[in-house]
Amino acid sequence: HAVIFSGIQPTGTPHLGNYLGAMRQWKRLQDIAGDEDKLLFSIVDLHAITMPQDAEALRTRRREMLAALLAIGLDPEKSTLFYQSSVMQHTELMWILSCTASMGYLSRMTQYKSKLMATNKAGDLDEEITSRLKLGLFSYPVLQAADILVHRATHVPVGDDQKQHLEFARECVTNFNHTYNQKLLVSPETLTAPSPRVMSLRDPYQKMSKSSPNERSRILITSTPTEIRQRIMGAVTDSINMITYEREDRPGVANLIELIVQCSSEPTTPENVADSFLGANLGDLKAYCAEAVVLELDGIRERFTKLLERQGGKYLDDIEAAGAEIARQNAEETMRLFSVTHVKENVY
Ligand code: AQP
Repeated sequence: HAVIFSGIQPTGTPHLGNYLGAMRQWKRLQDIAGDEDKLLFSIVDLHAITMPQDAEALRTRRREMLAALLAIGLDPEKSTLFYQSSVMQHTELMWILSCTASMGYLSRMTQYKSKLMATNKAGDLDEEITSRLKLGLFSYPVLQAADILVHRATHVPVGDDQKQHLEFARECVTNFNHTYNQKLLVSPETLTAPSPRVMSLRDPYQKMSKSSPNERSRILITSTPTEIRQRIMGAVTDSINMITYEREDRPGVANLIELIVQCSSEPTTPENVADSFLGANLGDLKAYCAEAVVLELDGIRERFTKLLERQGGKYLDDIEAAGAEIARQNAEETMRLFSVTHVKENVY
């Protein structure tokens, strides 16, 4: 039986990249899962604090993320939804994994480097790089590995940008099992979304991201149709006013074509979409893309708003409390394995 686990940071309202790369995939898995399969989706608030956060705002965003997951169709009867910080076994296992994880491997991860660059841009240039780099930002792939392994996940559906971290999670399993000569941890498989990485609408060389300071770089799953149209019509492409699909040379145009493919009701390919725009111009492509995205996100905004208001937030809090209870029990089962097989005595 499959155990499906994935997480999302409560760092802002999810955007089209989060939706196509991860959340829509979660909903599809939920819809095909059998009774014996387990699905767990965590709002990973402990990951969010690798960057400075305002506590009150973070609590609000956590709840908004839960509302967003329900609004796109996750069903708490079928999927366990919970905040990472509600299940302390995640951090307990993280420490145990940290003691066998390789510093060299971690230092080759690219994501902390890009966050570091973002810190630079904010003007914090005075200190040495190593003092700006916080330990949590460096080691958070270990927490991510613990998130997955503590639930004995067999499959982890993530966007294309997370492949490297999943490889690291498997490396953690190998290191741990080798050091303690035990096969306690399950090596998870990556389920990559069929969609390529969704790129920023202002800079097609960057991925679309919640934390980019430029709001016009992204479309939120709660954007209004007017906002969606404005952002797509204003997307940075290039000055060749014809439609071709060339990922390397025309990334801005390719991003719009790929969005059309993802939002199309019939299966299609980027090449087919490009062919169907033969003789058309970039304005035509953008207008078509905007309507496809408006249709894809139709209804989410309304459901999201209603869910946030329902019983003054109590409805969402109750769903989280119930999800956290199930997740805690599941994680405890893993942590019990450690003491049953005496690994705990070997470790501390
Ligand atoms: N641009 C993207 N295209 C496809 N998939 C994406 N994901 C994120 N951005 C894209 C996928 O969304 C899931 C949840 O991501 P996350 O919020 O946990 O962290 P992230 O990858 O760091 O996402 P953001 O939006 O860039 O957030 P910030 O700016 O806060 O760091 C993951 O499965 C990811 O693959």
